[in-house]
Amino acid sequence: MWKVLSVFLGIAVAGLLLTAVFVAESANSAKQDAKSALAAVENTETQSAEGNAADGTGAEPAGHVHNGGASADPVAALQSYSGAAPENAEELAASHEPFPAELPPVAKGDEVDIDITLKDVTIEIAPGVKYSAWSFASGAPGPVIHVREGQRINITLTNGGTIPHSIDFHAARIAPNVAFRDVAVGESFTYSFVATDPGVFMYHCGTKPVLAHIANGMYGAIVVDPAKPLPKADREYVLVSSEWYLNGPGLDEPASYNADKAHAMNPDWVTWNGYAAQYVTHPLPADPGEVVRFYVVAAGPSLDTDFHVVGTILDRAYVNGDVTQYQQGVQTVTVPAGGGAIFDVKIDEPGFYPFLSHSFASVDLGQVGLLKVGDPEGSASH
Ligand SMILES: [Cu+2]
Repeated sequence: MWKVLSVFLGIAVAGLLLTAVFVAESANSAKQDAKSALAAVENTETQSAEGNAADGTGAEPAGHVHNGGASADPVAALQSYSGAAPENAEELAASHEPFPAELPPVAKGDEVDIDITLKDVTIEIAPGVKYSAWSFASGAPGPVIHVREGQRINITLTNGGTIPHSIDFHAARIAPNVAFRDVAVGESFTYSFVATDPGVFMYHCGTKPVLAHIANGMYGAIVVDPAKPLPKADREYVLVSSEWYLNGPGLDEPASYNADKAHAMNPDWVTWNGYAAQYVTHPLPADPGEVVRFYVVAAGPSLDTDFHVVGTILDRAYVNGDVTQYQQGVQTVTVPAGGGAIFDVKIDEPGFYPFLSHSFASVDLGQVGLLKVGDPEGSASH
């Protein structure tokens, strides 16, 4: 009996070994296949880049796969640095000067000149977390632009960076191949459009690979007031959401862009106005009973924002920034990557009311702030 059993066991073990060898072989050949596929893509890229340079069109062939600087070992490259913090993180958070969320005054006159300089800067995206950004002189996001319907907007982009950049305004109806063209290092370029469509819009660098340029901090918000004003608001705040994909923790030396994580949509940090949880340590104020208006832009580059204010209900939600109508009494509204929306809340009871993306992974990665209504005791539980 034992003899028979041990023979069977022997066969079973041998079978398992064979299976293991077969699996390993398959994995190996799959790896080889992946490697040759990658090599083929890189080859195609080199060829198409040369082709583009030769014909000067810059157009890419259909079905073109952009690897955008992905690393050779994507699995290792996906290591998360979320939550990295130095010992004095709390002090740093307290002394951090938050990005001004207040909507600036609307520009006067029939024409508005906007000067934008893009450059390489080292910024902080969380307490003690440094990032080598391609961004604006003032960091990311870029300055909030506030105009009104019907104004002519003259955009002058100066490239103070080290590679070509461009600026794409979602508020414009204009030929992108002309207006949103790449501007060489050290050069300036001006174009104009009339702000025909009210709402809140994203602007961003549109130079290829766009994913890398947006992920590196090249985005901002423009608010276009409608000719027929919205109902009066007592406070107006602008919130731009964005993800950060890091190749290191950014504590001892600045981190930079990680293409693998960006392709996997696997950020280390997600922020309101470029810095994790800055309005938790520096809440946005309101008085009880005031109408507070949020202009929200989801810069992405890839994640939506599911806007929600804990402890209240959105009284008016101008979904997608359509100011011709609003939804009433809604709890959470999606702002798509590359989109904007306007939300009004009126809160009577003093307290700390968190505003966040109810896609809670983003909250854990930093996309949360507090609206401080009145002078509440203690702190928020969220
Ligand atoms: Cu750029």
